[in-house]
Formats: sequence, C-alpha cells, structure tokens
Amino acid sequence: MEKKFNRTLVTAALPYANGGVHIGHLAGVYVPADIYVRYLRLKGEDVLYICGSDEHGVPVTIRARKEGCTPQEVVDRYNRIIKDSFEEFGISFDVFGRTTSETHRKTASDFFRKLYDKGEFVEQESEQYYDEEAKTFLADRYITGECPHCHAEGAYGDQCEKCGTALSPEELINPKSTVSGSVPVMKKTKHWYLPLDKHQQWLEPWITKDHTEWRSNVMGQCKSWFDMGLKPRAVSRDLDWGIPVPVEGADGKVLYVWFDAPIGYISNTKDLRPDDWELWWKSPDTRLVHFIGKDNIVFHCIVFPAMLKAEGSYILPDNVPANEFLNLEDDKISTSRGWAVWLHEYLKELPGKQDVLRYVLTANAPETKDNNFTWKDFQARNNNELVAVYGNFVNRALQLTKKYYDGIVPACGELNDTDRATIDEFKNVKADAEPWKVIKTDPERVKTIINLSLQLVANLAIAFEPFLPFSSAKLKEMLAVEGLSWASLGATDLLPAGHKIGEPALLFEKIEDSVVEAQVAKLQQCKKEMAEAAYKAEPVKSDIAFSDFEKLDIRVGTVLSCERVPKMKKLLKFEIADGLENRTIVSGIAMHYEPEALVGKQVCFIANLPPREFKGGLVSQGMILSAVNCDGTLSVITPERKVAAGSSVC
Ligand code: B3M
Ligand code: ZN
Repeated sequence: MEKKFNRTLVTAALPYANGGVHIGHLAGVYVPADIYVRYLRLKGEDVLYICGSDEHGVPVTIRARKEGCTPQEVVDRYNRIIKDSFEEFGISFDVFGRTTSETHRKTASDFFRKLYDKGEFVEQESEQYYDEEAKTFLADRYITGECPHCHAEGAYGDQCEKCGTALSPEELINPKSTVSGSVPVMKKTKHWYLPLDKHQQWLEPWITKDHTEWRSNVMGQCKSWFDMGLKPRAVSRDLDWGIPVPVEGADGKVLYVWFDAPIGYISNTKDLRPDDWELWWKSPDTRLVHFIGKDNIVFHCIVFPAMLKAEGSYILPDNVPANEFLNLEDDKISTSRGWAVWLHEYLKELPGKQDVLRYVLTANAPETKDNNFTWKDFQARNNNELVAVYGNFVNRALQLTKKYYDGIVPACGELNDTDRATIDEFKNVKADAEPWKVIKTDPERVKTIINLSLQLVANLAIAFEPFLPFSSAKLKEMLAVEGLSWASLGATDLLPAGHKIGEPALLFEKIEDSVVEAQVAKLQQCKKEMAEAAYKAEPVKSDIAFSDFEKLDIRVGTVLSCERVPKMKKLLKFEIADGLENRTIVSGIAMHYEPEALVGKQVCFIANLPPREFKGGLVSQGMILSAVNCDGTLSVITPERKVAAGSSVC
C-alpha cells in the first residue's frame, strides 16, 4: 500500500570542510536534490532541504597540518566558501549548518550517550599504530609506507594512491608516522562499536523486501554488504579533533566522523526549526530522503539507519537516491591531482552562467552510470540547446510582442488544430510558426500565434524553474508576472490579453571557443603543477670520480636553424653555432617542441661525444641536454643569461 506522507525532509550529503566543492559534487548530489525540492515547493508541498558542512574527521586535521593552522581555521574558511558557492548556484537549502556548532555537539553527544546507556554498543580492544614521539594514536591516513601490492613508496594506511588498492595500516611495508617521521608501534586501545551484525536481521528485509523501489546501484551495494555479512563498526577514534566521547574513561577519544556527520542532518534541522524539528524526524508521515554520492551508500543505507533504529524514536529514510560519479574530460575528478572544476572558480570565470552549468549537469546527470563532463559538450549544449532552442523561442515571442503590439499581450483568436496540438504538446511549438511571414498575409492570425507563444513561454518559466531557477526568474521579470504555481502549468491564460510585458532581453548567450579552450588549458596546467609539486625524484646514481666528470665537455651553443627530419617523427635537426665551425646535432625532442620555437635560443650540449649516425646518413655531432619533467615532457637546458656561443659549462 502506498504510504501517505504529509511532508518531505530532504538531506544532501554534508560536504567535508577541508576543500571547496566541484562540479562532481554539484552533479551528483546538490543539483538533483535541489530540483526535487524546488519541484515539491512549486507544488505547494511541505518540504525542508537540509545541508551543512562536515567539519570533523582526519582530512581536516591533515589540511590544517599542511597549512600550519588550526583545524577550526580550516573549517571556518571552507564552510564560508562552500556555503557561498551553493548559494550562488541557487541551491536552495533551508539551512546550511556546521558540525562544529554547539547544537550539533550536544545533539551528537546525547545521541551517543543514549545508545551507550541502552547498551547498544559493544566495547572492544584492538591494537593500533601509535606514534611514541608525538604521543598519539595514528589515523590510517597518517601512516605511510611501501604498498604491499605494487611496492610504490608513500602508500597511505587506508589506500595506495598509485595502484588504488584499499589497505589497512598493518599491511604497509616499513610503516612511518607522517606526524613525527618515526616508526609507529602497535598499542592497545579501546573503542565502541555499533554491532551491525545484530542489525542485519531487520536491515536486510527492510531494504531488499520493503524498498524494492530503491535504485539498482543502491540496492546492489547494500546486497553485497549483506552477502558479506555486516560486522561491528567502531564509532569512536583516538584523535584530538572531534566531539569527545561522552563517557568515563574515554580521554583522547572522539566520535568517529561518520557517526557524528549524519546526526548533523538532525542538528541542522533543530537549528532551523527549534520548535517542531521532531515532527520532521520522528513523525511517520514525514518522508525522509537522503541525496548522496555512491561512495556514501553504506553509511546512509546501513550505518545511519542502524543508529536511528538503535536510538528508537526516529523515522528511517524512505529513499536514498545515490548518484554515480561525474568524470571530467575523460578522467576521474581528483582534487589531489588538480583535476576538477571548482564552483567558486567557475563563478568567477563564467559569471552569470549558473543555469548553464545546472543545465549541463542535469542533462548529463550520472544517474545510472558514471558520466563525463567536457567543456566542448558544455559549450555545445549552451549554444545549440539553451541559446538556439529555448532562448531563441523566448526571444522571438517577446520581441514580436513588442514589435507588433507594443508589448501588450494580444487576445487569442480562434484555435486551429495546430494550436490545439501545440497546447497539448510543447514540442509542437515550432510547427505553428513564422509569424513574421504570416503578419504580411493574415495579421489577425498572428495575434493568436503570439498569444499562444507567450502562454508557452510562461509555461516554460514554470516548468524549468526547478532546473534553471535564474533563467525562470529573469523570464518572469521579462513577462512582468509573479507567482505562477505548478498547478497552473498547462494553462493557456497565464498572461491575459491586454497584459503589458516587460523589456525583452537575451536569456542565454553564446559561449565562444576561446572560453572553453581556456578552461581546458587551465585544467592541464593545474594538473601539471600538482604533479610537479608532488614529484619524488629518482634515487641518486652511485658516485663517480671527479676526473670522470671533467672528461665531459659541455658547452653552450646558439641555435641557427632547427627543422624536422623527414620520416623520423621524434627527431629535430639543429645547426648550432659553437664558436668554432658550427655543428649539426640531431635530438629526439620533436614531440616536445615546434622547431621554429627553438631558433635563436641557446642550448647546452655535450661536445665530445663520438659522431652518431642516423638513418639516411644524417650525422649528429653532440647531444643537446634536456630536463625530463615528471610527466615525461622534455625541456631543453638554456643558460640563464645569454653567453658567447661555445662557452663551456662547468
Ligand atoms: N562528508 C563524505 C563526503 O563528502 C561526507 C558526507 C557526510 S554525509 C553525512 O563525501
Ligand atoms: Zn600500490
């Protein structure tokens, strides 16, 4: 039987306040939830949209350590940035709270205490890595070492970034604490665990039998957890950043961030609705919906419901729509590799284009599979769909109203079959066309065409509001109308005859090639800089005698000419002024330079190598020196100041 709900509580995953938010976040969680919420509001339903920043957890402490500031300073900064970005994108949260708020500290603390008092936890001792120098237990991310799978150095205690394998810290070869650099030791520690194994008996049928309507990606993940058998999960950590565990003998222990974060949905609701928050969280006629990314499924479908059930007075989610991931230019979005489009940067670089991004991310939403965002597609969707179809139709209707009727909505005449079909189906709008031709032969008829076009435009303003809120607002202003509810959608008298419309303006603007090309170049540059900053140099080769070094005759030459070698795509042929008789050098850098770019430059070369013959009788008299960048690109070595051709390098 269909359940009857009287209100909807929508939550969107609380973003970590250790960085900004990017288009992947927007596409996966915040835009879909915003569309849903705006739609419900337009229908006049009772709805709250809850979010806030997730401000505890190890990533925040790592960021603080890196930047030499306190965790509080980090979260203060990013809470602002995230909140502002969302606001500017029209993400219409009713509240955007923080998990460092006093309300939250108390709510999470009381929640833990209640479960503790009810005996809902089990206490267990385990051995964990401890840094004796820094006198602290080490979170998995604070331990690095050699990956047991690919043997890369610098793998983290929870994952090797090189081969992607999930690890536990004990698996690392030669583990080291990143806090002090010392070798960590195993030490006993006590933690509280939520016995998910006991909750499986109700969780499994609740999801797999009572909620067969959940998305298949969500269902699939839940089933695989159930098949493996749920295990107790620790809900506390040895850390100095977080909400203290509110029981005796828990010094130095805080609530695990994934225990406190979902409670943030509750505390943020409390801040918003101090008087009736319980109606939203405890009344069975409230529909609770969590919008999340796929990496958060287990926490929202299994862990949080188990917490709520253990507490006893809360409702459980009715649905957990989780999206897949959005890739960027055919590569995984990665903040550590600098491969992301940050919202706060987009807003600065493409001002006023919030709806364009909302549109593209919606049209291309990663609902059932990972999807790909490219700047070319962004441009094409803007130019071919928003500008050429939607914007163009709106603009014609309004401009012609202004031109023929002085901005006054003309009365609709008798409807013909096409008109009726148009009303039935928006997409037929183009068929009832070309009033600029009809005006010459049948001016009366044009009134009907324009009237209907304007009614359609008004309908579009309503229908697109959840998706393109800024454009709809602009459109309503141009039509000089207010309100327009979802219930009136489909009506053909939204604009009465005689109504005076406002000033028409373009809804969308064409985006030029140079704009999207600059964005792609920026991405490449950022990725390069990140790779360079993270580059770990090769170990140094074994020592050589100084006399061996002296045997090398390295000199500076000036490039007189440089050209490609036919049929040898890697080679460039140089004529080098060397202060003697000039020489020819062949170098394998054709993939990294346009030959013309090097003419006139000074390069360093080894002058006393034996001549080397290439195919076709081409002979190289030396070797040009290049630096090999971490991404494999080559960069020729040039002297910092111009010197005489032939100068020696010592
Ligand atoms: N902060 C993880 C994330 O941003 C986490 C979500 C919390 S939702 C309660 O993906
Ligand atoms: Zn590895």
